[in-house]
Amino acid sequence: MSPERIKLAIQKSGRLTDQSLELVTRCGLKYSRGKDQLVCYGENLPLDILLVRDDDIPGLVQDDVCDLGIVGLNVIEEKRLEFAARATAPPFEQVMTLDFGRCRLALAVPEEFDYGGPAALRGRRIATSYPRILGRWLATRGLEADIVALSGAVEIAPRLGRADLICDLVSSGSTLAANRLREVETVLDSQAALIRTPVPVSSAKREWMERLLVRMDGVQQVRESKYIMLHAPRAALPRITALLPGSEHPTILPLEGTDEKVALHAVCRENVFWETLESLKAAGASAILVLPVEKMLA
Ligand code: PRT
Ligand code: ZN
Repeated sequence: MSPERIKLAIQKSGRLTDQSLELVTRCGLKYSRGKDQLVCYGENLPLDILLVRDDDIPGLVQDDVCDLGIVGLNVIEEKRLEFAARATAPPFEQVMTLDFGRCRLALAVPEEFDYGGPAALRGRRIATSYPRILGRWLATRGLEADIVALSGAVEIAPRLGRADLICDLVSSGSTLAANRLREVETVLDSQAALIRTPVPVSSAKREWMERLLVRMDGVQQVRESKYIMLHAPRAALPRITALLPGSEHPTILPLEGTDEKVALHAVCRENVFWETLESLKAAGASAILVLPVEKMLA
């Protein structure tokens, strides 16, 4: 791989893989996968993708092996605290959060555990793969507990007698339920995020990186956005624009053969639901069309 090409680290096989690849595809990248399945070579942009374990991503960005990486805030935050403990700045920068991989790091107790509030955690053994995030959460509440650091299978620790409760990632909650655990506190809200190396890169590379970031931002913005077109009496426009989130400056066009009605075109930054259409109609709108937005460049 040439040093002039951007290297992006993403998870090889896991919860972030499909949406990370979809994101780069939507940024216009066409790629072919190498024989070893570890690298995707960009064919039309100077960008290659390294497929690795998610835990290795901050390290690869920090060691400058990769320029960019996509990884969960849970992993980023744990690494950040690791560097803070050594009083050094984290060797990566968080560029933007991404609209996938949502989950929360939560405390969960066995069903029979009598949990009246955080004070119930004092002196307890808490199993987690995120000892630093949990440690900070406890410290800010003035609580002392015994953190049992485990690298996996955290949810079975109470049954094995290794801990009184756990602090683990949750999305649907079904893993907790299957292990007869009850969620009691959210320690961190997480989602995927893009990180970059703080090491300066050549100007050609920097230019492409900036372009890629603008495209990623554009992809993020259009996900929920809709283009809406409708006809409405002029007098109803204030009520109608108030119903359209994120469309403060709509385009108003004349309609042939009528002075009383106009056409309104607007980009809505949020999804437009049937309820909104019904309210628009009740406010006087007609001929309402809602279209998906394919690309957007601010
Ligand atoms: O092999 P590698 O190390 O790359 O993968 P991994 O097993 O460490 O990670 P993976 O693929 O499980 O998760 C990657 C990232 O996805 C995490 O770091 C989070 O940022 C994010 N994410 C989103 C989740 C979840 N949702 C999630 N539900 N990561 C893990 N889980 C696990 C959780 O640990 C628990 O075991 O799923 C189970 C709970 O799920 P529910 O739906 O039953 O609540
Ligand atoms: Zn992992």
